[in-house]
Amino acid sequence: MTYVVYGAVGSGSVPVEAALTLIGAPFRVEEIVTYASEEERARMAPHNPMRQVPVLVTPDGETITESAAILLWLSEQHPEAGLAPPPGDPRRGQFLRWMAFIPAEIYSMYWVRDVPSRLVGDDAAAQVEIDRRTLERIAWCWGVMEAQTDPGRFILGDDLTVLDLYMAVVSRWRPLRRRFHEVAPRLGEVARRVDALPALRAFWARRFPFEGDYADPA
Ligand SMILES: N[C@@H](CCC(=O)N[C@@H](CS)C(=O)NCC(=O)O)C(=O)O
Repeated sequence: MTYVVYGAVGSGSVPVEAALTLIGAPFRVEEIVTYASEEERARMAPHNPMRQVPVLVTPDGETITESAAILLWLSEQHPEAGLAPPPGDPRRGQFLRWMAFIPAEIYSMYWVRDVPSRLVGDDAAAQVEIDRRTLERIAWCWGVMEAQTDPGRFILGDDLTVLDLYMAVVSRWRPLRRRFHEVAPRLGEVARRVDALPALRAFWARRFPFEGDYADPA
């Protein structure tokens, strides 16, 4: 009864793996570093026609793609872990709102950023513009989330949810945490709390080492 995660270090599979770690469910990771090369993306094709990680294969053999869907599904499947406000909970609307916002408005930018030639070919100047404008857009979106949330210890208040795991990972990507803290200081404090969770300390070190570019600027 083991889950299989197709994922890669530092990628969108990390919040999924973090959720499984907190849930305490047995899982193994098949490492396919899709952001690194065309060859790696081709290796993903049999598991996800989008050639992307994360993919979750459930113990029943069902394949689920899309990071937000996987996180929501896991939180429903393991309610005892308390990783989501349940239907009917007053926090549910905002939980779903930001669980949709992160992949739709922010994560989607990385398909464009990671290989800009997919949109503008070899035009080097256009690639530079894409890089600059997507970074600005991502930072602006984090600012919107900052302005529209009222975080406590975690985004929705006292309790950690999969939304916190999701934000803590995606906010590590470019424009990197320094900029994230500038545009979203209160969410930044939440992210630091998630980084520091004792239950995930060894996990973060292994699956998203906080060093080099990714080190917290504080
Ligand atoms: N909508 C997808 C996006 C997944 C995604 O972009 N994954 C990246 C790694 S973090 C990837 O595999 N990129 C390769 C590509 O898109 O070609 C999700 O939320 O799971």
